[in-house]
Amino acid sequence: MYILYGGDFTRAPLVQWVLGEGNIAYELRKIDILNGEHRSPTFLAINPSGLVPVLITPEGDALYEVAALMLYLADRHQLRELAPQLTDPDRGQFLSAVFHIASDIQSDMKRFHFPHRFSLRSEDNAGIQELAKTLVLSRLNVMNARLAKSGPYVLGNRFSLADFYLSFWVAYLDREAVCERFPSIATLYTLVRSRPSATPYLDETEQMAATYATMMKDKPAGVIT
Ligand SMILES: N[C@@H](CCC(=O)N[C@@H](CS)C(=O)NCC(=O)O)C(=O)O
Repeated sequence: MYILYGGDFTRAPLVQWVLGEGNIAYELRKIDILNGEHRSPTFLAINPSGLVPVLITPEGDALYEVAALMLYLADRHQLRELAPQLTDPDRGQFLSAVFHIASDIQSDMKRFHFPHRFSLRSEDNAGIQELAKTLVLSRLNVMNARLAKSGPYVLGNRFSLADFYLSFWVAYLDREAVCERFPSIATLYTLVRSRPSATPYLDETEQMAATYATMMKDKPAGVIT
């Protein structure tokens, strides 16, 4: 059986959603990142990088990097709807979108949520957060144009986990503002959210985003050090 280390204010729901889509049994172990549990000796023994989520495979390997976890599960359990197979021509566009979200959108979101880690002076934090948001929006602008031309999903008429992955970060950024500005992303978000398996996770993520935004206002020097 799989074990997933996740918890509130983490991206673990992305993995939970894939596990749910595949009816794959797992145990969720919550890590309290607000109180620094991800830096505890116990968690660092599981993942020395101190990052959540971590998936323990039935063989006992500890895997991290959320995009890798989603791809690994989809491939290993042959969740064909979620990920085009290795020789499928759509695999290229699929990987391109997934890696773009993983490497560019997620790293800008890191600056958005942890601006204090990228600034030398606390008075710069708000500006760094704003700049990070602008960067994510510029990437979403490109995605929106592409979806307008050949959507409604990342792979045209074909749904994949790339759509849920994108929707998750839209929910974490500012779903209302993003959807108002980018109609094709709004269409994609509505389609993804209408999937019964996705609705609770996206609703929860919107709530987490709102709560985290409030915490950032209360603790401008950084919610998590
Ligand atoms: N590249 C990693 C990043 C993981 C990550 O940053 N996780 C956050 C929670 S969503 C975390 O552990 N934050 C704690 C910290 O940065 O101190 C991934 O995509 O899985």
